[in-house]
Amino acid sequence: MNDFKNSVIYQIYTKSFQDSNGDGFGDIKGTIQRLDYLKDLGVDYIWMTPFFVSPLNDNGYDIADYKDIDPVFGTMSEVELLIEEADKRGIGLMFDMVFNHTSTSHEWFQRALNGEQKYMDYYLFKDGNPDQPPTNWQSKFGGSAWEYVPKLGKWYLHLFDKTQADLNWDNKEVREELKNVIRFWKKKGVKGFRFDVVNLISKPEVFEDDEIGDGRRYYTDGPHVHEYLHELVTDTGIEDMVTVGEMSSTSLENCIRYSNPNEKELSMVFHFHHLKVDYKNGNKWEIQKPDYRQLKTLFTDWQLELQKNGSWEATFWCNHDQPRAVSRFGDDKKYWKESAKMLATCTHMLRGTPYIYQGEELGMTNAYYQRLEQYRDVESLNYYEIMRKNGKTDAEAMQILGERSRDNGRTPMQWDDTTYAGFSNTKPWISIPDNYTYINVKTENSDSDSILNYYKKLIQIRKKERAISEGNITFLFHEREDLFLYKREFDGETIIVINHLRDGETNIDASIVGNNCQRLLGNYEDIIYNKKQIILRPYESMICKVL
Ligand code: TEU
Repeated sequence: MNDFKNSVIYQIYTKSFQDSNGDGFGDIKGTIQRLDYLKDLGVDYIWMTPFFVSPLNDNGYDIADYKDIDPVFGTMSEVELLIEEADKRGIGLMFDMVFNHTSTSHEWFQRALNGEQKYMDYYLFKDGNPDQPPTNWQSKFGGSAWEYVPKLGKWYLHLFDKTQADLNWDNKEVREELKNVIRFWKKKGVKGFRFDVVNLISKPEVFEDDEIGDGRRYYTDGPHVHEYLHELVTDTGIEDMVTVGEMSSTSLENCIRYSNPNEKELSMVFHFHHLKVDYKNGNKWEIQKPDYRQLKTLFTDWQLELQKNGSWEATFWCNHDQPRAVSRFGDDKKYWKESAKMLATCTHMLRGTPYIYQGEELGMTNAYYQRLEQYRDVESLNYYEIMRKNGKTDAEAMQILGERSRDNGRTPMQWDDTTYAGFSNTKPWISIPDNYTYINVKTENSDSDSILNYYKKLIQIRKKERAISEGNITFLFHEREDLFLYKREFDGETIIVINHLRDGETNIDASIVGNNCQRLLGNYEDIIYNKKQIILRPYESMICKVL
């Protein structure tokens, strides 16, 4: 298997990838049918979002049995076949470990509800009376982070939905149970793991009200998080496998440590600061145009600090929780192709492991839903109500969902231009955007200038050029808000990556690429020079090797 530094990882949201049995939900068998597509794309690993037994209130991030498959997605033998078939194609599978919480349908929680002390200690139950939650902490999906259980006279903590109860990681038995889950999947041939919101696992000893926030400062990157992660990874012997932790509202300092090889915690981290540059005052539910200066500063600071410390990050724009990058940071109408390719260049050439979220390689756009009934996501539906209660009109709330809903990234994969986009032969669980007629795999495969073919080339460049997979990074022209420019160097070789983040035309001094350069890839034909300047067209992007 490839080293994670040279690898490209593809994320599959199973429920929306490929339906094989005509029930409108994507499944494991469907995923197997599409493995050749992923091999052709050139990816090394697939991160599969959870398909374990679950009531699916949060589409599988509410797990009721970590060691079995939800019938909606398939069977254990199909998952085994998936691992085997991926392996045959040189692709490793990474499974999604949701260890901060379980579904309240999990046997452990059910036994806790029955008053079994052993299992009550698996969770965070606190005494209290029905009208006074233990703290004022807010759930990330809206409302209190505590739910009262009348039968027990206690509250339990849920940082997400009330059907996702937080586990008590201070209890050694809990940590042992979770290690067994990893051992179970490792034995089945899984090659890596993604850990969901793993920096939230260690809660403080004392629970107190947060006078200035929603409580996150008490449990984010909590007191024992590094110790627990190190223990989980080393006790299960996965320190040489590819692992990535999803870090919610984390700090650079902590990420340096999570992903530093000397610490034996994780191979790399996901952090989200760059995906908040269009949140007004940090609030996801208030819209503002992306602040590109801030975006560049965040990329630059994180890249340089991680590099300085020998740590590593996942580089990405999209996942199943995010709106589509081309709609958000590009122009999904007039410059759809150009801007999608430019955004891909930005993240694929950085220092880190690039992730492609299903459909991103086609330039899939936001959903553009017009009716509330089209939304499925628990967070979107909760926040619609919250926004209405706070005085927003239906039109305003719908506009915000249109830009911010997680469902924007959860629409079915667009394989071809037939009625259900080749995803299913029946009406899918969530509606398909109208643009599937031209944004789809079949069309893009046969167009040499397509976004899909551009992604293939980006992957090939990473495989060929060590300056990209392993080289040093330096950022250039930081003062130019419209440009994102950096240099990668390895063993005497230099590659310059130029991204024009805007519509309109601009130029830069041609000396930046030296007297002689070889353009490895770009989203327009050739380079246009004007005297000693390079002219950059709308959203133009190029990768040049200095000769
Ligand atoms: O997401 C963690 C998380 O906090 C955010 O991505 C969150 O969904 C969003 O920012 C809220 O505005 C992970 C999973 O990726 C997500 O799908 C799950 O819902 C969540 O954990 C709970 O398991």
